[in-house]
Amino acid sequence: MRKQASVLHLDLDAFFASVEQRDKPSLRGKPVVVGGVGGRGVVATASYEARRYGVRSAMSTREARSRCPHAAFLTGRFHAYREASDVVMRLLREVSPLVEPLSLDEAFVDLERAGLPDLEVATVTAYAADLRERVAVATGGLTASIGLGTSKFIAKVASDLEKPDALVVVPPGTERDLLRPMSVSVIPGVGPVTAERLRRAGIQTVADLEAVDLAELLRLVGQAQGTGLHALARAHDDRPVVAEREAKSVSSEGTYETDLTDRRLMEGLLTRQAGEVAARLRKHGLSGRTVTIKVRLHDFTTLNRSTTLPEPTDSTATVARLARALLTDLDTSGGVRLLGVGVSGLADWIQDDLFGESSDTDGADGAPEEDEVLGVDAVEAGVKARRSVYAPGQDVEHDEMGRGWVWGSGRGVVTVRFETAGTPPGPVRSYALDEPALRPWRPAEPTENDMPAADPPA
Ligand code: TTP
Ligand code: MG
Ligand code: MG
Repeated sequence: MRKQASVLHLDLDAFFASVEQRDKPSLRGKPVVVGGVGGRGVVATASYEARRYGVRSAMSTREARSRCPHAAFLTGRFHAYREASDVVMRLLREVSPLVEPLSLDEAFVDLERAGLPDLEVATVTAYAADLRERVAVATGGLTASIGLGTSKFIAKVASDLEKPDALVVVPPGTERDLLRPMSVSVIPGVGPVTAERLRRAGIQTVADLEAVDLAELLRLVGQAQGTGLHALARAHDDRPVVAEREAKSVSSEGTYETDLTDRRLMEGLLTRQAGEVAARLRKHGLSGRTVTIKVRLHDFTTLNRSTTLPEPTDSTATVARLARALLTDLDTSGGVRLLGVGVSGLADWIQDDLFGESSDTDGADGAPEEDEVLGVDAVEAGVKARRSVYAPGQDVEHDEMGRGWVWGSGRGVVTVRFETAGTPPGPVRSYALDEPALRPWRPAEPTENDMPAADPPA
């Protein structure tokens, strides 16, 4: 713990949804839900307007639709999130050489290296207020919440305290008073399992936890977690801000002499790799929410599949279970020459999550529509039937009308709203799906291959 509140944590507010509202003026101030729009889709995030109805990240889209039927339900536009993230991270790196991104929308910044005249509360507060404005300007209006504190732990807690659009400084010396009434789940690494274990021992708040001595805590939650919990309950956190340019991910993979065809064997290998990955995560005090498998088929096609947990994990059992589940979706009957498992904390997985499923083409207003015709049209057009050709929220371009986004599609018709970040709310038009003047729009720079492959084996 430092003597001054020189650790800054910044997290963008309702990140994906805010980018959508920025780029779709008609949705500003309205409930917006971003995520998988198909039958089994999951909410990635919701605008604060939608959160008022109880819509939350990781909730099923079905549940979200029933809680807030009038929200706009949009598929993700990863290129736009990546671009906004790059802008923010670049700005932060101008502030300090020590910037540690935790995900696309979140980073620690070490103000000890920001060249400030001093690190008094008034100085860092004014500096952070200015930084918040610079983020909004640079991103075309995205808001961020900033926390300042004497450690990473405290800065992160602070940034979450008054979200959205907030700046919270925890003055040095007040950390423990702040934490005491909070639930133990505020402590990094305390997920539902640990929280439940503690609850059963009568420990619910940080104050309760503080009263437990180290030996007892080790007995309750084990060696690996106990020591850290004991320290964090007292706000003791000396973890440095580490500049990270690459995605923090840990992986293990193997290439095989002869193509594997036996599923049981493959599952066994994935389980072993999951064990290696989880052990390395634990050794370095890391955890991640995204489990990815990499499978190279006999013909050298390489497939990545990932899934995301609501809470970070470093557990062998969890990583192994998810890795095996991901394998079940793949056709490996032709043989497999490489298998790998990776866990990452960064948000790069989201692409797969949102775009990987075959989405239904519900209207953005939430009214589900049949989309039989789309398949037929596409087949007739000689195109491989892709049900998600026009997914709600997706960018499109029309020869005369210019750029817009898909409001909904179904029954052979696609409805588009023509507006962009720089226009007022725009007009709505409907077209036949095979309208030649209308096409999906992509930014000039290809972002398809942005998703980093898993690390090479260590
Ligand atoms: P968060 O920073 O956790 O959430 P948020 O920015 O949407 O909202 P806020 O910070 O204001 O509470 O996550 C950043 C983005 O990561 C989020 O916009 C979408 C994505 N994400 C998922 O795809 N799945 C998830 O379960 C979560 C939590 C986030
Ligand atoms: Mg956020
Ligand atoms: Mg975040």
